[in-house]
Amino acid sequence: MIKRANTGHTAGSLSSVDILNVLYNRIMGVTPANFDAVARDHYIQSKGHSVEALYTVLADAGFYSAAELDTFSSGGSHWVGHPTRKVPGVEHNTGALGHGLSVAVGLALGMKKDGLPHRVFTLLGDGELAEGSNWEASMTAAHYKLDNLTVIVDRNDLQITGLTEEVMALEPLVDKFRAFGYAVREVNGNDIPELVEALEGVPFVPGKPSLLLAHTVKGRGVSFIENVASWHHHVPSDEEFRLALSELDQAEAALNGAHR
Ligand SMILES: Cc1ncc(C[n+]2csc(CCOP(=O)(O)OP(=O)(O)O)c2C)c(N)n1
Ligand SMILES: [Mg+2]
Repeated sequence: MIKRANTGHTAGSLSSVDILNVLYNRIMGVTPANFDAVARDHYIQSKGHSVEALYTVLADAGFYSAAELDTFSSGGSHWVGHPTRKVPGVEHNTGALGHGLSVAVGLALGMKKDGLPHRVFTLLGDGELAEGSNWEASMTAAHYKLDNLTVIVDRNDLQITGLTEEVMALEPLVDKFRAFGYAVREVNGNDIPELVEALEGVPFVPGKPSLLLAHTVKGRGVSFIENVASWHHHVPSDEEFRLALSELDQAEAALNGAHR
């Protein structure tokens, strides 16, 4: 998608696609058939720039044909560079960072008030945590005991211009989340079994919102993209594209071999 469109958020989509894969295929009951209902699980992608991961997983979940992905970021297409509700399966327009958690908190509070048992999941970037609105929303989630809310943080240690710890330090992050009233768990956010095990266990503590700190690798799966800040919004050259696909093909073959 990114190569064809000559634009996109390469590294942040690779760090979070495993999380999305697990949410849509193992955890949430969100399908094209129930999407129009309120009484279902909900997902808000606050780090909207990782839209390539979201669009791919939604296509895989049957919300639209994979052929739509070929139109990514081209004139007239709804599949634009940040999530929009014009795309089937997208719950909320995001991309301006720092808004998704507030929306998720409102949804979770509404579900509680309506006596609905469904859950709300949201995905934040670690750099995104520099937005103060996240901390207001967190206080609200704890105050209203929103244990139907799970906040997943894609902790890849990088934001757009460099390391989060250099741009706007977050540590000690677990202590901060606990102080704001979350029940916190940490996982390897690129490990499918670890993600499944943790997310099947929400709420981690009854009466508290859950915070899953998912330690990921930005650019996961492509050696020369991993942990390189400039790949945040970078398009591979023809040679880099060929190399990236060959690395991913090798990883897929190894996985298939392991499952045989
Ligand atoms: C309000 C707002 N400020 C700035 C930006 C520009 N921006 C887009 S992505 C990004 C970095 C986000 O870093 P992080 O949340 O860690 O994302 P990830 O590493 O998962 O890609 C920034 C600053 C934005 N989209 N919205
Ligand atoms: Mg980041």
